[in-house]
Amino acid sequence: MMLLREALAPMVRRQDYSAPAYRIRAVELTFDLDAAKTIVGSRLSVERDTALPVQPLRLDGEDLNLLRVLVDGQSVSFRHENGQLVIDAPAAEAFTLEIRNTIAPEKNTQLSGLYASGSGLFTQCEAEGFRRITYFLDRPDVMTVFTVTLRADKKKYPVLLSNGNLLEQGELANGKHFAKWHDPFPKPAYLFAVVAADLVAREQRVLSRSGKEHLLQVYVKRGDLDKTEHAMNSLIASMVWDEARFGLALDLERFMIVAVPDFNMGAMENKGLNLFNTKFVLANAATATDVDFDGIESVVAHEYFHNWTGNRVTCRDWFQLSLKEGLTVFRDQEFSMDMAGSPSARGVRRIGDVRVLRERQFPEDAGPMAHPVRPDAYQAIDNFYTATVYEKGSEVVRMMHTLVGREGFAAGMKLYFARHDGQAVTCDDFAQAMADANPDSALAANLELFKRWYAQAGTPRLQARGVWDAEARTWTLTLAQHNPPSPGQADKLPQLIPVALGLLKRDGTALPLQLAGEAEAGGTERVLVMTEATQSFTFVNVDAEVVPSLLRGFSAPVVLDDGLSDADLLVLLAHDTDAFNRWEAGQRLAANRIRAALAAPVEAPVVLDDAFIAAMRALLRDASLDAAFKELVLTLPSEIYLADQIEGIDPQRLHAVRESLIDQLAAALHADWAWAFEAHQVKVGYKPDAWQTGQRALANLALAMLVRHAVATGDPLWPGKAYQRFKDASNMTDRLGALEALVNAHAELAEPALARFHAQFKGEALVLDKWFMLQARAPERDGRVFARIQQLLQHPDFTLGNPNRARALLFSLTHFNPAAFHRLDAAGYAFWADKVLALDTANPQLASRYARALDRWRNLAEPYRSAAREAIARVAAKPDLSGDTHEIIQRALAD
Ligand code: B3K
Ligand code: ZN
Repeated sequence: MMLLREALAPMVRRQDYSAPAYRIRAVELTFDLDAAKTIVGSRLSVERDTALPVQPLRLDGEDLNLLRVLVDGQSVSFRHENGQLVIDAPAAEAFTLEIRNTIAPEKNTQLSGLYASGSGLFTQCEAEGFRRITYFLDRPDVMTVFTVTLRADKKKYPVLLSNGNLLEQGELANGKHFAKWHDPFPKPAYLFAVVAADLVAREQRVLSRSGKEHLLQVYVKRGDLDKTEHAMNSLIASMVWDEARFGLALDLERFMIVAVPDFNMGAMENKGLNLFNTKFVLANAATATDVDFDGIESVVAHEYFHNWTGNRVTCRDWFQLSLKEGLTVFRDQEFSMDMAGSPSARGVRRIGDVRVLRERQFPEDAGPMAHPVRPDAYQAIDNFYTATVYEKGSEVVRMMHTLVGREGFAAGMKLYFARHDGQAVTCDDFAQAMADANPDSALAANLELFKRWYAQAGTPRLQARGVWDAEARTWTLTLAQHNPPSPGQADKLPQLIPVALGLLKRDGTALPLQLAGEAEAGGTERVLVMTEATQSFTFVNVDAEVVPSLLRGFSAPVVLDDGLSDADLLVLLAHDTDAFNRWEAGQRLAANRIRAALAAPVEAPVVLDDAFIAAMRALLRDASLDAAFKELVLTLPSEIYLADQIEGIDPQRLHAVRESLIDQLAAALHADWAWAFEAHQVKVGYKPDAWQTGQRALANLALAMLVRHAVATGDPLWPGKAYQRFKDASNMTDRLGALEALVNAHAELAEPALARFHAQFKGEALVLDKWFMLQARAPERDGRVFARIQQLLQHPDFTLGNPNRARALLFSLTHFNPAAFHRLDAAGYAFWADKVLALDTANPQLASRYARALDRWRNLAEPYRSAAREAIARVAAKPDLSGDTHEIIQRALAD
């Protein structure tokens, strides 16, 4: 059985890369579109690479019904081999290959290739979906000029879109019509897209700096136009930003965004025709929260930025995925920071990005799916669209930015495009361009060393200890790094770690920094470049003990052990000028208390100390700080992050301890929360900007704390206020915040509120997702949340077929609610196994993502660990598992 599966999904290895033996210079595609049966005609201009030995032409194809193959108009013999169509080498060096096949979009539940969603037809081709449309050289280093003719019923599919420019359109017989599109830019097949649907568009004409006019369109289903303004504004802002910061202008006359209700991920950067999950397009104040608005801004920007980093310069092979993804995440993070404006708002964004990295990527790096930013091998490439490739990849680019500076980085980007525009390249090419544009930088001096970030998996541990020598007036910092083993990588070499730091005196003032050997002090912040396993740095003219603020702005994706005491952390929490480290000090103080409670006997009461409470109160009341920052500091580290940091975790115990600390913060700061709630009401019209978002976030946190405490004391005031606010709210952020406060704490009022919310928004799919999600993510108490999820599975609005809905209920439990999921009776694991199997038959990509909820099963305490293993083994025993899910499950069980 094993052998059979391995044969179905053989391992693809980076070192086996070879250049394509054939190129496809141009393709003319015709689609006779129909949900049941679409006929695809393809006319390929093929050239053989005469520098390579003559070999058969092997075309990728999957789930296709082949009708005809002609070479230069003549029929030829062909065969099927390993899922490919093989044609023995035609004599000519250049020839025309004609293929005709049919596909069945309405049966395509994988949502890869051409599929039906709502009443429309849409494509998703990255990474290997084009081969599910027609036979092709479906690899990113084959770049082709596409001309596409679409024919379809005009009533059903009035809008017909593909990449590039519209050449012509018109009527056909039998109520049909056609549209012909041409994309002048050669592109890999993964960037191809088609849309046939009944849609309407918000349109805007804009000028780029050079004076060129562009047409921007956001297509949505009828009735959704009032939810497209933010997406359009985000698109325009992205265009302006990319020209201003990197000199990169839009290269197309027309740029289209289309919202699709059933979508496996967030969005897709097809050339000139971005397809989006509706979740990342549709928003107005009544239906979307501040978090949704924010997500739209960054996803619109991300896909738009791909037009240069991904489309103009693409990946040579899929191992290089981070070339476009890490870089484009970095670009969208920088964009969002620049949009946020003030230094404090930038800090808030950085904290948010690091939270995502540490909650998703760190566990990945510590588990069975650990892989380098540039992986070495895969079975299913879709499994490698990971937090490591995206988020850690972005951190790698950010470290380059730190090493060469803002201007140097812009110069590196310029050189990268000068060298590689129109090419399919590797991560090495990018790093080389950065280094070559900055020959005097630490990056250029240590390029090979730096590139270990691409090659070594795992999160390095950085130990830091400072010693003050009163007599010599020096302070010496000794750094030591160690990267623990990960699957397939036992011994690791030292990595280049940029350590941004400042030194604080105990009164909180910053010390001017002067390293031994320097003539004078220069500034109060530095970046030390660590290149060895251990290394020391000596600062001179240090007259007192200092508190180091290390790894400012989270200057490297490592786990820091700086040995600071609680007293030191309190200094940083009160005074650090680096927003990230100030927040981090608070998180560590909280984590220290949680760790101590976990180490104490179960029956010992968990008591939060006055020093911590006083520090939190001072921060909450500090008039000089932004509300958004306060909300982050006053939120305890998540169970997911903590579980990753602690060996042999008991999720129930962790949950109980953390909840008890929140109860105490709610009680001890009661008057402060009441003040915070009243003082952070937004009294002007709704705008999802940084300031308003912060006000609402803090007010919602305060309300949650007040309701929680009221339930403990039996006071009806705040629950009543929350219900009122839920009913009267003028925007979704406030409404959902109040609903969440009730659902999380107040069993009685939660029911009428949930019923009312459902009735009010039953026609809004994205809002219903929130309704499911809120219930599935509520803090578990006595198994009530788990029981509720079981009930919701039977709800008429629930379906496994829509990825957003499946994520709202299933992923909320298994990926985001550890205490509801990890049950002593193992019912959560049984639930997980059932759903992995149910999802896998219809949508393997979604199933394999879902399956990853148990990646870290080895880090669980007993009896969770054995029970989880049993559930994984049950899934593994299923004989016809998809290649995607099979890879995840095998890795989870591998020793
Ligand atoms: N490039 C796409 C992701 C495609 C995922 C394929 N399984 C979206 C993005 O990163 O922008
Ligand atoms: Zn991307």
